[in-house]
Amino acid sequence: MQVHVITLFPEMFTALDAGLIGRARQQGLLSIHTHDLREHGLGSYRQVDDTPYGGGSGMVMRPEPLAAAIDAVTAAMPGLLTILMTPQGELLDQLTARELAGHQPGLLLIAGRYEGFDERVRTMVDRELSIGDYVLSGGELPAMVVIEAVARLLPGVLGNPESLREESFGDSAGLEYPQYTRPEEFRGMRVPEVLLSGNHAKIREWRADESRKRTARRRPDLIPERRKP
Ligand code: 4GX
Repeated sequence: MQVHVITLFPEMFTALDAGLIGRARQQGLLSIHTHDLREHGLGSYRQVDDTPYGGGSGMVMRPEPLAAAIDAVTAAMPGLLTILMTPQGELLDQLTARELAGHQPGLLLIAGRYEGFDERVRTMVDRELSIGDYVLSGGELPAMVVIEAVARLLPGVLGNPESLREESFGDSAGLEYPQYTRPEEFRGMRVPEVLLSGNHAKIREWRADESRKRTARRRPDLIPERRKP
């Protein structure tokens, strides 16, 4: 899968050279291409923003540089799903990540800066995505969050697909059960006896129970509604 990103800060995406994603790229399972929006800026100052009509504070991204950048990328690679990163978008969740991971030939993410985009930019994208209800200074970190959530779902990226199935949200289940590793006692806290018992039926039952309790306490919103008769 290809992921293209339009951004004013391509150097931020070197973070994706590391770890699981770095390995996936080296293996050719994923390619990431950044496109510097400044190259489509207007005039000798390569301007990409301007003051808002109607007044007010802050700057707004002009539509022409974004249109030129989107057109250049999609002309070279037709079929990309174009996604604008914005707090006003649909909230990213695991289901959306899975949907995006299935899109061929890949994605074009738009990471903006300043106080927002000219409203007409919305007509040039397929979707708008938010990574959460808080405001950041740019769409670069949100774009990287999308890339990471999607990349680990691509075939061959995770060594062991078992761990995909077991994880929280993997099958729209609840939160994960508590995990322990060595030592058996740490600062007076012991590993629950059942996990040392070797009784795998009992362990499965304990984990399911803890997972249910934790989900009910911390994330009741994840518990599916009872089917109404
Ligand atoms: N989930 N940002 C977009 C520029 C901006 C400002 C206002 C539209 C309106 C974000 C998020 C996010 C920071 C990306 C501001 N665009 N993106 N950028 N939360 O905070 O996706």
